Amino acid sequence: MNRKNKARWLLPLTLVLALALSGCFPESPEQKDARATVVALSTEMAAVQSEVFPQPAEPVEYPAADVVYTLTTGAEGTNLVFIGVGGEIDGVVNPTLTADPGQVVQIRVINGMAVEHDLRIDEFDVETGSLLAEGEEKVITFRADEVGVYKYYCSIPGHRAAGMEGTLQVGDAEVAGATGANIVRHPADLPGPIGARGPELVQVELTAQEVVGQLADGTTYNYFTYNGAIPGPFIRARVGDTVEVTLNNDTSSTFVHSIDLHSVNGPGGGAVYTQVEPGQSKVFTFQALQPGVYVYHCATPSHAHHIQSGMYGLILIEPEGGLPPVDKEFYVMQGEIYTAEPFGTAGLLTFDHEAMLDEDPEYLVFNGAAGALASEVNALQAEVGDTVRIYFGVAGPNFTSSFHVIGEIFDKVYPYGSITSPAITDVQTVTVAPGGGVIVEFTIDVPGRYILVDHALSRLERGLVGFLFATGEGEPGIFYEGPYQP
Ligand SMILES: [Cu+2]
Repeated sequence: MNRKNKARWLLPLTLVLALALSGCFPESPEQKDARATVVALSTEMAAVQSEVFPQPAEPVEYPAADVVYTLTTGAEGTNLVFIGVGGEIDGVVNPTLTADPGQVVQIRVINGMAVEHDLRIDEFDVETGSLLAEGEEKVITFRADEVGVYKYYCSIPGHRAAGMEGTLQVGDAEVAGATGANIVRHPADLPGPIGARGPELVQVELTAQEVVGQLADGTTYNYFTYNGAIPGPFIRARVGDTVEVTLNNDTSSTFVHSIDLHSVNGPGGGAVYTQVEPGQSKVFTFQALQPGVYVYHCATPSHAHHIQSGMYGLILIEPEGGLPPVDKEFYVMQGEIYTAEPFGTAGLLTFDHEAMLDEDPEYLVFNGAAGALASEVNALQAEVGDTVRIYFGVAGPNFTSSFHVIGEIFDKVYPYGSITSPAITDVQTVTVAPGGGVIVEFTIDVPGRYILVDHALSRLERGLVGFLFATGEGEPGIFYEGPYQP
């Protein structure tokens, strides 16, 4: 019998004996013996219990805190958040907390709602433990001994993704290299339709640039890009066009880069002609023989490394006469990022080749960065009544997407990015392979916020989420809160 099981049977046995032998009755000699047995058993039980359930170690003594912050938990819209209480952070949502290196920091957390929350900072190995009741308070105290940018967050599943995350900045934030270039391509950044013109020569110039970009709040990454943004420029041509592609590799680059366009008929899709060293340029030309929406990407070993670093985009080869007109067109691509550091780590993160071979990414992103399209600045914007078309591509390098817009049904889907096959209609979720694309179209009937996801929804918590805001007046009766209104 192991010690835990021994403790389990000792406790009830002792209680039963103690009740039977309580002072209600005069003691016989047998009872005296039994009482001695109980005392012995109790002593043994206490010894076992202290072994099985060791008393907590003496708490570490800290000097009086140098900086004290109070946070309360709350909701902001559909998000969960921490809110500052008192001082400069009063009323601020997920306020940035600051300390000088070596200072003792105390964070007091008050539960503002009757929902379980906590607060944790991984790097300092501190956590409040669970706050269950409304008004419950807990305090963590620790020495901020390392300069850097850290995250405090709620570790209850889903709460960090719902918004319960803020920054603790110790010392000079820039020391941690936590700010980088904005590498997110706006989803509305694409050229307009070609229309009814005849075939032409289309010249495309791309430059491979390696940039330290913003991966998440307080977190940067060494991206590889075409023209500084992810995805690369949306290239638009029509069937019958001749496309001349010039690939420059920036002088500041440290890798060879190239391009393989899936719209090409020819070995390597262009990669055999475009292995370009830093500071060099190469050119090749192809004929656009087949309409469709195609992925392009870097094809320099390790291909998967260059792709996950951001070297991908879409090229649309329009059919003769173009696609049917719509009110809004958007450009969204999905990719994975394999870092050595866990998701949410602040500072400059590094590529992990083993994790990539294991297909175990830390981040999944739309347009290059965690939650990039889930901000006011980068969200897709439309009006009620608009017909919306999204050109959606998956860079991978490894994960298939189950692309879905929460709250919408795709009126039309061009599976596999094929325009010459008839579109399929009334689709909830579309599967898109790595190295594949799709065109989806829908009309917005109801105003509000729609959420772009891969319906493999664990990926949402690793950064894969975007918003579409629809403004205007919806037709009454399609969707409303409460009982049926005739
Ligand atoms: Cu490359």
